[in-house]
Amino acid sequence: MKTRAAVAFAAGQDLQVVDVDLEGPKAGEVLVEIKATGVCHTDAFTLSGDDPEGAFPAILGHEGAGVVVDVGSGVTSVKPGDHVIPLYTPECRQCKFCLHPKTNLCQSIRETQGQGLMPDGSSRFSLDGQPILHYMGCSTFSNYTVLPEIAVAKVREDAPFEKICYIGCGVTTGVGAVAFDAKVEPGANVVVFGLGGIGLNVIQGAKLVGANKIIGIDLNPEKARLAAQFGMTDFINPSEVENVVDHIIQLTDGGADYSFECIGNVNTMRQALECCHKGWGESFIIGVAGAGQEISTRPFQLVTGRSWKGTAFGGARGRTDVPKIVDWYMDGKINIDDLITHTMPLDDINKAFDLMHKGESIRSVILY
Ligand code: NAD
Ligand code: DAO
Ligand code: ZN
Repeated sequence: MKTRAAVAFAAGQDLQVVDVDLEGPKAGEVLVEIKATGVCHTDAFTLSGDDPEGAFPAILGHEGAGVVVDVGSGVTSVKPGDHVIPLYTPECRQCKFCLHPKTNLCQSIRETQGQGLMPDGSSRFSLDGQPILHYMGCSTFSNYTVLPEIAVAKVREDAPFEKICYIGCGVTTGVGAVAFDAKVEPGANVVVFGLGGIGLNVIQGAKLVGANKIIGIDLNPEKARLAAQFGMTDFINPSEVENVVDHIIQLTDGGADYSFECIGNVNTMRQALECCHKGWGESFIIGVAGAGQEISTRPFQLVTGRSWKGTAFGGARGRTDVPKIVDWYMDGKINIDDLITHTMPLDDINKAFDLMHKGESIRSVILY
């Protein structure tokens, strides 16, 4: 079939919206009509050329929601008509990782997914007979896409696609980091570096679990208003204080119980670790730093009881946890609507990247 898609032909270039060819689902795969997709910082990161795994030409996008249209042989967990959210972190429920209680990083299709290919080593997308790569196993910047069955979460049908697409990455990454990975306790002091599409979701996760102080840090003072609406109790603009780490330690009577780095900057990663409370503070890296970057601290920071950790997709096991997060949204426990600042058709997708780079959007959503 033909499908309309925004193709990244090369790093650093605008996406081009064209009709591409899409092969139907093979065994264990599903064809999904994407109804809405968010445009995430990670898509921009890959498009910039800084992503070591970035390969072109590819159809980017990994934060979608849609409807199953067709299934390949052997597919049993979803059927045509089911509403689904694509998962860049799949859940096969059989591999060593899925069977381990401490991780959500299913590895069953990791190798081919990282190469922009389906599990059989080929691509379903092509243009003029030349293959176009998949991206993060999702390629939601295409109106129709093919995904492995283990990479879709079936969700309730009354949930609006244009809102729940954000659960495909940003919401789950932020809220899940607090709830599933850090397991923040009520009354804890939480510090969040970066108040963008991820950091604001960490803030609402911290509020949801009953954190005490929720301190937000951003160079852009415009971000403070929305962050306060989502539960931030204190704001620090690093350009207005002498030493961010000392300032946090003072505000929290000794340091953060939990900190989250949601920028992707190795300097703020160090600050996030060093602002943690001696003896027990835990710092979680969420931001993805550019190729070749390294983190550093004095080892004595760890010897004296601080822990440095990381989290991907909020620690969520997609097929199990994503439907629950959709319920949290539908039950009014989390707010997605106010984070979706812009919507636009696929033809205008490059505007979504411009808004992100100017710091004017939290989330832009493409409506098909
Ligand atoms: P964003 O651009 O929306 O937000 C980043 C925020 O950081 C902005 O508000 C910006 O003003 C602020 N900022 C930039 N430099 C700063 C500095 N030096 N000090 C203080 N504030 C600063 O980005 P996002 O969509 O929220 O994504 C954040 C990071 O999370 C990215 O690196 C992204 O790739 C990563 N990410 C990780 C996962 C995961 O599973 N680990 C998932 C999705 C995204
Ligand atoms: O299993 O080795 C692996 C890779 C897992 C990918 C997790 C990606 C998390 C960070 C990338 C940003 C997501 C939008
Ligand atoms: Zn697995």
